[in-house]
Amino acid sequence: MVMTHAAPRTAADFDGLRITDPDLVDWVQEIAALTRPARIYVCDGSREEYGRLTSQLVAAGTLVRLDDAKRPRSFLARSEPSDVARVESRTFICSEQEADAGPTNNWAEPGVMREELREVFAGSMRGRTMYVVPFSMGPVGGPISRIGVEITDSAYVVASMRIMTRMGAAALERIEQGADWVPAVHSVGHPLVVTHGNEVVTRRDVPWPCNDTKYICHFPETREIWSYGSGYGGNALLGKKCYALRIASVLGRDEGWLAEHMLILKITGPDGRVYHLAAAFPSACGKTNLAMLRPTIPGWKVETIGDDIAWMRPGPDGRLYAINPEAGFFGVAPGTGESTNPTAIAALDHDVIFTNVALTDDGDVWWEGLTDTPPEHLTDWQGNDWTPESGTPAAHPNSRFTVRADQAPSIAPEWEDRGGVPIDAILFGGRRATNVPLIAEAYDWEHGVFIGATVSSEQTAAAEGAVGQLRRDPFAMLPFCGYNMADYWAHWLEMGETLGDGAPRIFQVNWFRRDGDGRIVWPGFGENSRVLEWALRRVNGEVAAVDAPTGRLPRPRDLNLDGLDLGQEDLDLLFEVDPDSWSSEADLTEEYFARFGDRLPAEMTDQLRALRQRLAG
Ligand code: GTP
Ligand code: SPV
Ligand code: MN
Repeated sequence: MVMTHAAPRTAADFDGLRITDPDLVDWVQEIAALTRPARIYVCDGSREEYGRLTSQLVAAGTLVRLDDAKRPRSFLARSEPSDVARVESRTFICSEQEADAGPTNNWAEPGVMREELREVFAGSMRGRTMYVVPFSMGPVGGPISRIGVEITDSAYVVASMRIMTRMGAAALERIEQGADWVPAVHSVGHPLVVTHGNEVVTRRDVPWPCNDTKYICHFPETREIWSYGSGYGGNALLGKKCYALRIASVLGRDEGWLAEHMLILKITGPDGRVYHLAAAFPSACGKTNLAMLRPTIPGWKVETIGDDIAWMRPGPDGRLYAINPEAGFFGVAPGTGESTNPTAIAALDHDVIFTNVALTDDGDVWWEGLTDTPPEHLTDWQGNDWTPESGTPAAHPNSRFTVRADQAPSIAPEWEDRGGVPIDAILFGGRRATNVPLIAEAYDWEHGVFIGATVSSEQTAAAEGAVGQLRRDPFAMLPFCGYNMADYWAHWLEMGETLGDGAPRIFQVNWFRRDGDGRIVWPGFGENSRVLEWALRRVNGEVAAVDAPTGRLPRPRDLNLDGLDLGQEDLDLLFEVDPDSWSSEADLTEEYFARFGDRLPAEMTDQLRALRQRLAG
């Protein structure tokens, strides 16, 4: 039996890298005193360390090693069936004032939440190793980059953080040199030693430890993150949504920059001209796919800079510069196949952690959409026998791959440029079966902010909740904005003023419009290059456009449709802007805006009025 005691530890008691920064040492000691781990280990981020951790995870049953000949150094993790997505209902913004969290976030009073967290974290790491994970979001030492430290009791989280961030010695060195850092505490909430009355009981570990009670908490004023009870990516890899979006959006508001749920890509035109584009689509609505797009039109080349998060700031030349703060992709597996995203398939050749996909009988992975016909027998994401007759998905709809960004053959040489890349255009999109045309250009920045603010999208499996339900997801940031959404729109309006003529052009896109039979009309994926081409020709001032109520539409002759099997009826549907449906949508927007009371920027009301005038006109 392990006897745990609360004797204070010194930095000399920590295994792994040596830390001397007094604030960091104090914080590690404080968290250890609360959570009472058996051991403290400071991660160096080395390949050897990753090898040790993944071997331990295999021994513990958390990871299954895939056939090394088929997929070298790759693993499959199966989570608890209840721990497969972000838990928005348990995600909190704990600002001093409720109004600062705004009507779209769950709010909790910081003092009250601290009390609750103290209770659940007390002894939550008993019997486990507490890992200290220093990491950099963005290239280490870059002018836009930021440091964080995640404490976690999950080796799966450590291994994933090594793929998703610049983790270990170099980040720690920045702290030792005096860089600011954001503290982030994570526990799966499954201690291996528990006390019942006077009795101390040791229990065996399970393959995927987690807890039915979950908390994903953010303290925007003190810039802290606390996450309890889940091992799933967006809840547990705290550099990602918690830091790089929720906390960073607050930093951006205070310091004059933007932290966005956006992919970043580089496009080279047939004439050699280079452009950069950022695009915000809600979770599981196509960012990874667009970031890795292989153009079907001749002469164009697309390279990847980021697939999920963009940090953007005005540069000295007045343009908006973007970096990808991440180092890896945590991508949706289902739907990823040779015909839809061959680049991702190539990136997944080796050194991948898959979570909740199916296992083939010969030790490889499979998911819906990887191949046209499934294998005759699989082990499904829950570990059960599966055949095509089973009638259930073999992979969870939100199953994911975790892989380093530089494994994508499409990665742009400048993806780690510290100063970022200048953005020429921003796209807002979502899954809309109706109403929203394939592409429309905003009349100006303010109209673009209105388009971003009013994005609706059918809900996906990336978060708990009813899949397919239409919901507002402004700027694809509904689950990720760390402060009042109306203030966030005001911040975007201010950024437009700062940027002036240097501001990117804004477009709205929709790859998901359906016909009467429920069929998605636009072929999507590589064919989206046709839409990008039109947007960039607009950026260049090469083509005129047709003014429509919701924005400027392509003239039919300007959109390259060569070789596409689309009838006139399809095209009409793709660009239909029906005044009646849009009037109803405008009514819903008015109701939606009313939720924000007097924090709603007047420009948004003006834009709604202008939309109604265009619809009436
Ligand atoms: P998060 O990682 O959750 O933020 O998602 P994401 O926006 O990166 O979404 P991703 O690119 O992974 O796409 C999610 C799903 O949408 C996958 O099943 C894709 O196959 C599908 N998808 C992506 N692009 C297209 C497209 O152009 N057309 C259609 N029909 N489906 C698409
Ligand atoms: C999303 O849900 O938008 C993701 C996956 O990118 S997660 O990191 O889990 O949030
Ligand atoms: Mn995302």
